[in-house]
Amino acid sequence: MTKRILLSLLTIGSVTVMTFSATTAYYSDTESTNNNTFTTGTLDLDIDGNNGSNTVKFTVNNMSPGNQPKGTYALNNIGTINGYLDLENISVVSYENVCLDPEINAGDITCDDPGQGKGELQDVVNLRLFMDYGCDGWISTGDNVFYDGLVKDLAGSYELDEPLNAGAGICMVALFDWWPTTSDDLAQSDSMALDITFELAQTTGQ
Ligand SMILES: [Ca+2]
Ligand SMILES: [Ca+2]
Ligand SMILES: [Ca+2]
Ligand SMILES: [Ca+2]
Repeated sequence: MTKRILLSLLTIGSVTVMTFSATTAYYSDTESTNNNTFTTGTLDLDIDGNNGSNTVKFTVNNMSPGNQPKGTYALNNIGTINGYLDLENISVVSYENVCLDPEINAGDITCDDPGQGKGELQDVVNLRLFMDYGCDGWISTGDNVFYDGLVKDLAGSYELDEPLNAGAGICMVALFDWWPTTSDDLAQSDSMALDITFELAQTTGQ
């Protein structure tokens, strides 16, 4: 290798080193996005301020024709996400509680004590369920009466899709009416148990 070629190679090497030095000298800047966090909201329903435990609204004793037991459920969305209200898992269970002679005289042939499923109270008592927007306890213009019929004919659920926003509350009234019928004696001493589950869901159709 001649001295000239060697010098040329050294020159190329120097240029390469200079180029690298020039690159590190260019402008630059950085900004960061750190500490990003994600926390869930909540969907939480309470009844009359009662959260996480059963609410007994009715304990009616000594019922007779003409009675109108009524109860208002104050349903509150105490979570942070808007939801929709439905009624689910509705059940009515009757009890005969022995057949008295007025019942037998009226033709009650399904007797037993307690006689689950053999009572007749749910056959003679009417029920109206309505969203009571004014929360005054009565059916006013605009209130949504979504059930009006005998207790025995209640469906297992009502997909109301009633909007209930975070922090808001709404009233639902259960109004029982025992309008006198010719079959009332069949129900003497009988009882019925009604269960309803209120569901607050994130979307309609749940
Ligand atoms: Ca709750
Ligand atoms: Ca009975
Ligand atoms: Ca019976
Ligand atoms: Ca009976």
